[in-house]
Amino acid sequence: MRAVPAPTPSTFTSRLRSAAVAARVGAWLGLCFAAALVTGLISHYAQQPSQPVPFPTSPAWGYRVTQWLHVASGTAAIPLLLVKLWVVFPKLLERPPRSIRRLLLTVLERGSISVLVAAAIMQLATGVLNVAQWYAWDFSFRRTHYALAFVAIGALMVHIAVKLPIIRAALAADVDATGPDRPGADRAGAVTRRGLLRLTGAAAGGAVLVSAVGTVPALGRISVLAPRSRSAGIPINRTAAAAGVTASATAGDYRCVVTYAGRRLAFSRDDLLGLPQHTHTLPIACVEGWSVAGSWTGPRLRDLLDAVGAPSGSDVRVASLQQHGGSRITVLPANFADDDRTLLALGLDGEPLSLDHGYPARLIAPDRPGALQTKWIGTIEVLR
Ligand SMILES: Nc1nc2c(c(=O)[nH]1)N[C@H]1C(S)=C(S)[C@@H](COP(=O)(O)O)O[C@H]1N2
Ligand SMILES: [Mo]
Repeated sequence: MRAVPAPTPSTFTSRLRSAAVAARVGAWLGLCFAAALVTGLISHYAQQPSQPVPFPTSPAWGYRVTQWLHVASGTAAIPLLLVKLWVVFPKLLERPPRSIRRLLLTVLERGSISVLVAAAIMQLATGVLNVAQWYAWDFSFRRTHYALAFVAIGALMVHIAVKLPIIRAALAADVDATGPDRPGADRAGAVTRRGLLRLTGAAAGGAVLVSAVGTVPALGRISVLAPRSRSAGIPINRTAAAAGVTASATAGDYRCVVTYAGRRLAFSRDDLLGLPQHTHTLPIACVEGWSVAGSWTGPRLRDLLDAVGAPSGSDVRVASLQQHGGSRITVLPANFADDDRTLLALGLDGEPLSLDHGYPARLIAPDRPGALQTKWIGTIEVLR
């Protein structure tokens, strides 16, 4: 038997696996990660229960756009990361240097790269599963995704700092320049470096398109990543049956109870319909990567707060009839509670609200994460 020689970097002879390609794909990847970080921080902030500086209520579509960008940049990063890993893979097989000082540096560098690769894969995988609404884990998605973002970005900064001279040289030279190539990487294949870069860019764009399909209502039925049922063209994230509210939401004695400093008013759905009705077109923008605008009709939340004599500038806690699970309770910061477009929606697109969209009444406010647009409202409590 002949021993198979262990692979070395020069086992991989394709000249596509070069610093020229790695630096370019890496730069795009860096841009995607930066965009995902910024928009992720925005989304995280928008979901904080208490905000030192209130999240703005305008433009109404602001959160929708940043959330879309977040999902788009994460999705684009998937093919970019795959190509990047393929390109740099031979470096993994490099022999460690002999001198202790250089060995130490190599260990540090490799260590930071392992952390970076692991965190990046974890971020993209949990992101995709979140978009697919498949929570195949026990940990809190939001907290884990948020914490790992700092690990990934930290490792990325170390990586960029270490590689800066190579990145600079590679980006300054022509793609086909062979200066910074690995020794032995000379096999010209069917695909040129430019071709690979074009293909990679197309794959990233294609991935964004696939993810965007989930946000277009007319395409909902064929969308791969947003397998949600719909009514009135808007996806339903949790049905009334799943939330266990079918009985309480359809009960004849349903009341929406509004309280402020010992004052308490109970509104039936007919009472709510008797108040001045307003219509606003506002999106539901879910962190799971879809968003759809609807035309919502109902009384202003502010009118209900006026009815119990609550001053403007008060935070308001809105609670669902739902007894268990997430998104049951939300606190509206004062600027959201006082905004004229914040409604207790009773109707959607000219029809009475369906049970799954939050009948008898649901919260809809501008520029707000979907998870905070509480359905099947039971109580509204003015906090201060
Ligand atoms: N009571 C309650 N309200 C809720 C939810 C929920 O599970 N329970 N889901 C939230 C989430 S995550 C989203 S994205 C929106 C979706 O609203 P829709 O189902 O009407 O499209 O409702 C929000 N309101
Ligand atoms: Mo959501």
